Amino acid sequence: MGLAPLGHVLFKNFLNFNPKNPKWAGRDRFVLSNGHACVLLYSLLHLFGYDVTLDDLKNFRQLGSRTPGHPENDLCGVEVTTGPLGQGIANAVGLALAESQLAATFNKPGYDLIDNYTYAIFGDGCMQEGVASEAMSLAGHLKLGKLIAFYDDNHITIDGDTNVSFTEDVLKRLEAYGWHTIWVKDGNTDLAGITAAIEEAKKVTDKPSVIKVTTTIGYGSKQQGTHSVHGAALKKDDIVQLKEQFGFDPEQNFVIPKEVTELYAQTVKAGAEREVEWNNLLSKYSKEFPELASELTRRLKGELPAGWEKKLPTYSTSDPAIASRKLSETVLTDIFEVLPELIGGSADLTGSNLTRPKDINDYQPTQDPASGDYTGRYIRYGVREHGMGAVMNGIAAYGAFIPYGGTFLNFVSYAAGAVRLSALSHHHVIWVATHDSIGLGEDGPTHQPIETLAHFRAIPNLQVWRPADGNETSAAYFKAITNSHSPSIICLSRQNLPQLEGSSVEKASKGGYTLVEAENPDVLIVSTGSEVYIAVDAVKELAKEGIKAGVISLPDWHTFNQQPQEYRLSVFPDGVPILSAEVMSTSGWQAYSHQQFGINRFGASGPYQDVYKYFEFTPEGIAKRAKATAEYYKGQTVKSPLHKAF
Ligand SMILES: Cc1ncc(C[n+]2csc(CCOP(=O)(O)OP(=O)(O)O)c2C)c(N)n1
Ligand SMILES: *[C@@H]1O[C@H](CO)[C@@H](O)[C@H](O)[C@H]1NC(C)=O
Ligand SMILES: *[C@@H]1O[C@H](CO)[C@@H](O)[C@H](O)[C@H]1NC(C)=O
Ligand SMILES: *[C@@H]1O[C@H](CO)[C@@H](O)[C@H](O)[C@H]1NC(C)=O
Ligand SMILES: CC(=O)N[C@H]1CO[C@H](CO)[C@@H](O)[C@@H]1O
Ligand SMILES: [Mg+2]
Repeated sequence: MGLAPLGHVLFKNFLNFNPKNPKWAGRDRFVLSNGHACVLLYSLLHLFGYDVTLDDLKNFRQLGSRTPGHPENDLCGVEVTTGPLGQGIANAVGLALAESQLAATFNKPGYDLIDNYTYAIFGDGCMQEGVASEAMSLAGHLKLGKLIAFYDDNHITIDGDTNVSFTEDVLKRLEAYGWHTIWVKDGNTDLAGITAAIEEAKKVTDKPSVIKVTTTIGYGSKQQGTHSVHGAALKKDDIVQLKEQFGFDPEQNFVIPKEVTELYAQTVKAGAEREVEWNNLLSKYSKEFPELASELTRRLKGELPAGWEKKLPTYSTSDPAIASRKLSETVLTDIFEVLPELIGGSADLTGSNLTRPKDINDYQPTQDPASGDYTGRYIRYGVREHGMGAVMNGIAAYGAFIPYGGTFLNFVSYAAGAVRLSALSHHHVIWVATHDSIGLGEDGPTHQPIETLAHFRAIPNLQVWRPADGNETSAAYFKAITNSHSPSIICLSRQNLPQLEGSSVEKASKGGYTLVEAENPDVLIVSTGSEVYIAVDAVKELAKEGIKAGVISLPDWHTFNQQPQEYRLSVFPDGVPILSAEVMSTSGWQAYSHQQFGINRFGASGPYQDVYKYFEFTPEGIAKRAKATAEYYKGQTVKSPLHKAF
């Protein structure tokens, strides 16, 4: 209720949109970062003619409704899923970044095709979250002038007055980040002040703008200005006096006066007209710049260019052993030119992560060719993993881009809040996660992932690839790029890995396959990434003792789980005990194996060969455990771990 005046002014007078075509590329973007206030958003969408009905509003937060407790991006008019505080405003930075890059790439004199604003509302909670600071600091550096954010300054969070924990001067902080700041002191009634502030913000083109709007939470309620109105429903008598105060009939519910419908219909009509104008501009542009236009159209539709995958490198066994982070760099360099929608970046680990293809420009605000400009396709995110994740979500949500970002696998955990939302919102985002295990060596336990994969593999709709060689690395990228509804984390080694006989892009693209076949095996070893070649060597050790063993490579559980059960059972057959071998927590491996070999403690600092030896991840160490597994199950009826009652 405190934000209703702002919502009214913004939607009625400023936001460019066509509710009949919510995905129109020329629209302004709007993000409600304080997603708990989604009643406001749902109501605005309804009032402004989106496909959100009165019944949808009546069913707010009910099971199966289209209006869940926090806005999700599968509802028309909701650009990004918000609720976890701080994420939305960081997404807005990504939306504005994407807009500026696409504009710099495609606009021509007289053709400001891509030229729109990103508006966001955030509250005290968002401003307290670190992820918002990371992204807003970056936005200031990048001078994202078409980003206009509103700070709902109501002095209240759930615990009560903000004075218990939050006494900083928010505008001074954002000013220090490089933002243009404005303050509307009476956000409850000063509609003209809000209008003037937005007009002023639009005039400042070289800085993002923040408009602090001082409001009263629950404005008009008997409980206004207190945390009691943050979440709880209003009492009956309060609703009656509230409706009377604002000139409504207290006996009636869910009634929209004709004047309101008529007033907002003007905005809706104007929006539809603007889309027609925009489409005309696009068709004129298509005549003058046919190639650019078809490229833009292709990208906006999210279609990949035909045959791009032919650029994916393949390897033969005679190729040298190469670190998969290096293999990843080769893939990116090979596909970067044919996939202009790829927009890369790293959280200050470019050199280690090898995420920057050769001959590519930085995305930077300056027009200095040495440091890059807005047409650049490589983003220096700084040491801001969580911000990078949330900004990538925003870039993906904008459309026309596939963002990827590099950091050490262990620090993807810093960004878990954003990764989770990627998966929930189906954002097409790729994490290039190098230094993926104890194999990073000397940096030690603080940098060595242990529980990381168990956590990320447990997130629904997330691809977690751990390729074992060059062919598998290409497969990981193939699936990460073609599966546009599931984000991915590609886990890559620092140490060199040999090219494995029998690996292929096609087989690895199934998520798992039989790498080393064995006739009537005594035991199978299932493994991933840098341990697969050690498992292959373990098979040779076992052969010396007359034990027949095979190897399954399982680079991505998520993709494998989507294969038909018949195929999966052919990889994990009945009758053979299976040992898993991976230098991580064994948690989760019970689903694919009878016995697990892993590391259920923190790692160790030292040269990586020594560390592997210490944890017995050697051909002998794996062979010893495979032998024990074979012996333990000898004479027993062994069923595939994939069989389940339901
Ligand atoms: C990351 C995260 N932590 C905690 C919450 C739970 N939560 C929802 S709203 C809220 C208070 C937010 O205060 P503010 O942004 O000022 O919103 P207001 O009460 O003013 O509407 C909290 C802690 C959340 N949604 N996300
Ligand atoms: C945004 O889109 C609308 C509709 O195409 C257009 O009128 C407007 O000029 C665009 N740009 C800006 C900066 O508002
Ligand atoms: C904090 O705000 C509350 C409620 O407005 C007020 O009663 C209290 O005095 C304030 N405390 C401080 C330390 O300012
Ligand atoms: C990699 O894949 C290619 C193409 O499928 C295949 O020809 C090659 O043998 C594979 N390399 C290895 C090392 O198995
Ligand atoms: C840990 C690691 O691989 N560090 C590398 C990071 O990148 C720099 C610059 O390319 C290299 O010198 C480091 O060895
Ligand atoms: Mg608040």
